[in-house]
Amino acid sequence: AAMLRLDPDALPPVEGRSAFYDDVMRGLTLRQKTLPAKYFYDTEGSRLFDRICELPEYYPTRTEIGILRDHADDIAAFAGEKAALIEFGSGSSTKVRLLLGAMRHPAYVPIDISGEHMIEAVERLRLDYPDVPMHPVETDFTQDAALPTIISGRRRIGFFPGSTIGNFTPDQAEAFLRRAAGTLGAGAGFVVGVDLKKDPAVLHAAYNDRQGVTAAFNLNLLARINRELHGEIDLAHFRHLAFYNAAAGRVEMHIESLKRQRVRIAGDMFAFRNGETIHTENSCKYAVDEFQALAKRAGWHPEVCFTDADKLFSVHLLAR
Ligand code: AVJ
Repeated sequence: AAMLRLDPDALPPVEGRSAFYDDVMRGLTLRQKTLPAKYFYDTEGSRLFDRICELPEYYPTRTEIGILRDHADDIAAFAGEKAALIEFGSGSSTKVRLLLGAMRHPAYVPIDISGEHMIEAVERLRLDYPDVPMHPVETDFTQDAALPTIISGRRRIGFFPGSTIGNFTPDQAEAFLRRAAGTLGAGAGFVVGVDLKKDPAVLHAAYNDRQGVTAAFNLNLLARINRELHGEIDLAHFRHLAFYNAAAGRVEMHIESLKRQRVRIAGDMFAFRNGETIHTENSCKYAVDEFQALAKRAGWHPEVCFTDADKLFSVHLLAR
């Protein structure tokens, strides 16, 4: 079977302990405490993320859906007949409906770390697209995974919407795209949704919503540590922090300690200074030409880029 090999540094989890446990132990002993953003997406976190997508301040989802709707026929023509659409981080599989509705005889391979959430989404999708072969793959899309046989004989089209690629630093994004080029193979295409650089006030509002859903999503990481790793963290002594780092061109999310404290996780103690943070997410933003240059370095040919009228979001079609 074709293999997805997307992260050269990825090591298998230590036997008897979860990868989550290992990554928490490692991340909380770094000088800048850091936790990988992929751990947001347990079933509770996936639900909270779906609520973020509906927020008035969170423009990316509805803007990208508008772009995909306006250009569904262009994207279907780009993909061609009998393509295998391989979605990285498929979540609730909402946006793919716009493409499946326009494509001729597609197959669909969603890849997501949140297995239960994905399976429920695919069950709903099958009801509406009964003739589309589908084969979900439960994995972190940066890890190796066997691609299912339903893709054989089909042109492979990667689908990576939502600016999930922004969770990588530019170097990581380039490595991901290069590796995906090898995986998807000669003649492949890639449809990538990328959030654009814009007025920092708009970005600030999108990651600091008034209802506090983004705060709950961020702090769910601590709740998940309590649930799965016998953590004894008092969430009342931490708060959500999100800001635009202009020098790095990214929104950063952190969890800030509201006092000097020690917390116990699975028997180990971790000390926090007052105001010390855990860096939980990068959300990198790219001008159109910046992302096209990055894609070229990774071995892709940028064919076309669609944006909305307000220049909030972009959808790139890449070929190789
Ligand atoms: C799914 C990574 C694209 O960065 O905007 C939303 C996640 N974090 N609000 C983003 C997220 C806070 C989202 N991505």
